[in-house]
Amino acid sequence: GLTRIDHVGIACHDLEDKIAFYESTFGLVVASREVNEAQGVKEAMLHVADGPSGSSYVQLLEPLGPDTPVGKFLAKRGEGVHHVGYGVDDVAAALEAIGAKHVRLLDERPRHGSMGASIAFLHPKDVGGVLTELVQASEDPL
Ligand code: MC0
Repeated sequence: GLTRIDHVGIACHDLEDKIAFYESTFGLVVASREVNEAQGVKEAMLHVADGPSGSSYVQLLEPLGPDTPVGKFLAKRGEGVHHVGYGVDDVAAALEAIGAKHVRLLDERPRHGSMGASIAFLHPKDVGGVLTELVQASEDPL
């Protein structure tokens, strides 16, 4: 099952600008910054809280180009919430269980996510319009 809200992914045009906003408005602190070429993003994780099953973050996403998932999203909808990432203990097992319920998997097998996590996306059209990500946190976070 789902263990926590791992992160809320927010699409933006200017990552540094939005980091500064979240720092000054909410007092959040950047836990990691990464360029993920395969996902077409430059991203930052800002730590929100720690819970019994792990930490939660705001993830700010700037596209590496217009023809990327976040680039297309920004062109169509503008800045805002792009996806919700839920924690799971075992992302491969979760994919198998959820796939059996006829929810389309955008990733048949886990991919590399922020801070060493294993991640997989579910199609927004099968989740009530919400792009949904499953996140198995690294046991040895970078
Ligand atoms: C697109 N749609 C969305 C959406 N993106 N709906 C809700 N939330 C989103 N984020 C809708 C569009 O409005 C459209 O609906 C339909 O889905 C098809 O969209 P499209 O613009 O034609 O784009 P596609 O089909 O080429 O791609 C959409 C899809 C794609 C969700 C399949 O973006 C994808 O595979 N995303 C997963 C990977 C990803 O997002 N990576 C970036 C974050 P209408 O009704 O207009 O037809 S990487 C990340 O976050 C990592 C680093 C991490 O967490 O660690």
